[in-house]
Amino acid sequence: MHTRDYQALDRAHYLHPFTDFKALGEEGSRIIERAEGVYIHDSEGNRILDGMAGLWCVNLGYGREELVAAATEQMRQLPYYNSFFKTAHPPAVKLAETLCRLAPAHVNHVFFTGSGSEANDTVLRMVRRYWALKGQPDKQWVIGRKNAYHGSTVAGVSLGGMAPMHAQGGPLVPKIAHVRQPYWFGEGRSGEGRTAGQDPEAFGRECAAALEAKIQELGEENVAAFIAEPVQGAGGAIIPPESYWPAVKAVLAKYDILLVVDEVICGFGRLGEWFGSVHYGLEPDLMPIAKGLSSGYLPIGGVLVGDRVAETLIEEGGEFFHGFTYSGHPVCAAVAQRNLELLEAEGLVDRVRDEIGPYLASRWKALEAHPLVGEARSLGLIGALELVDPATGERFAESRGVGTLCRDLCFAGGLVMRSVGDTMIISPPLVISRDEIDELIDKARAALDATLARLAEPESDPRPDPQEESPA
Ligand code: PXG
Repeated sequence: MHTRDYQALDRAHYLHPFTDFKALGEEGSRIIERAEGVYIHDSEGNRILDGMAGLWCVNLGYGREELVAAATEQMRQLPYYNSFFKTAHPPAVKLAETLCRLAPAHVNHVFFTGSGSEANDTVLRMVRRYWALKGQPDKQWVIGRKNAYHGSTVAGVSLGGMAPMHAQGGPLVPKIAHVRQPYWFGEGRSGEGRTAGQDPEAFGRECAAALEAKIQELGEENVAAFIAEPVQGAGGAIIPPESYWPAVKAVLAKYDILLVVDEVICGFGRLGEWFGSVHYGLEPDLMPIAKGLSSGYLPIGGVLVGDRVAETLIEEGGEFFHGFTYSGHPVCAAVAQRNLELLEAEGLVDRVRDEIGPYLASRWKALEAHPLVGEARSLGLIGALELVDPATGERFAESRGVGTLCRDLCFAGGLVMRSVGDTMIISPPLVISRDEIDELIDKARAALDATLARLAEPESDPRPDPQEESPA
């Protein structure tokens, strides 16, 4: 089979996630056939540096034989069994123990799911159930944030704050409210020029104040929980101002409301700690997890449950009518277990904090000197570039599609860098070397140059030339 054959079958039968089906059919998919380390290979023979670790998940990098062996052995031993009817199996039990050892001290239980979206569905049912058991059944409102991503199931979409998602397939789950996001570059910066504008720290406190105002508006007696990502991923790698989380903590301390920290992206080393909550000194009641839990080798997610909620569910709850066929799937659990062992044995989480994260930060920050870049920010191994019009230092009109153009030129130059509007994002595998970071930076800069050149052309067509689609 050649690329064209795959594309024809793809076009005929495959409805892709988050995709304009018709537009993709006309353009054709890039077919990815294999991968190793931090590189993916397409069906045209191109080797591409995966600056996104798949979809924020391949923390250990591609091609790890240890994970293949873990899956193979477990498939032979016990390919499937459930944990519904007073049964369990070794891989899920061991993984539960490992997770609770790595999690903050007050977290000693886990509920397994098949994905991050299912984890957040579990969160919603669990927080409402918790308050019902506490004799406060009116505490049902959950406060999330605009432009947050918590998944694609109905509860995930409702908890998230993605306006285009809310506009499709509703109505959403009732009693979920959204407050503003701590996105300084997008919403806090004002005034002239690139760096002028509101002080980020004051802006961070303002965002926390918006949470408090919402709690007061809804009434503390009606609010079950606040849910947030430590650093927003899909929303645009939004690293909050330093003032934000401490101010949110202070707000939450005044009210009896559960804190849910969505660790689906930030967990498992992305920010240089096992959990983003640790980086920000948070003590969440619930932590949804997925992605890096198995480095994406197999689908598995879960909710880490703090003692306060767990004790109530266990001591007072009776049966919790909730679960999935694949909750704690033995093969997925065995691979996740091996993945965590390798992350630990190779010291990869500390390496992000102490060595490779700071190295990325210094190289990434230098891209701010590029005329197209209004801000370059990073934390651990998450980074973002805000593209701006060099003439004004302000953002481009969304309709110009500059981010998409830059993303396509990155791909053409042999780098996966994702765009969210005009925000360019990276989230590479944690195993990335310094040389590979240098390569990533060179390719990103080349794509920025190519984008600038394209914008300078009269009546520029925002699509790359067909021959540019293939990396050299
Ligand atoms: N929470 C967070 C913070 C996520 O990033 C989910 C929950 C849902 O996980 P599942 O496993 O159900 O996909 C995610 C997923 C993007 C993108 O475009 C990000 C995600 C998924 C799809 C696309 O950046 N994150």
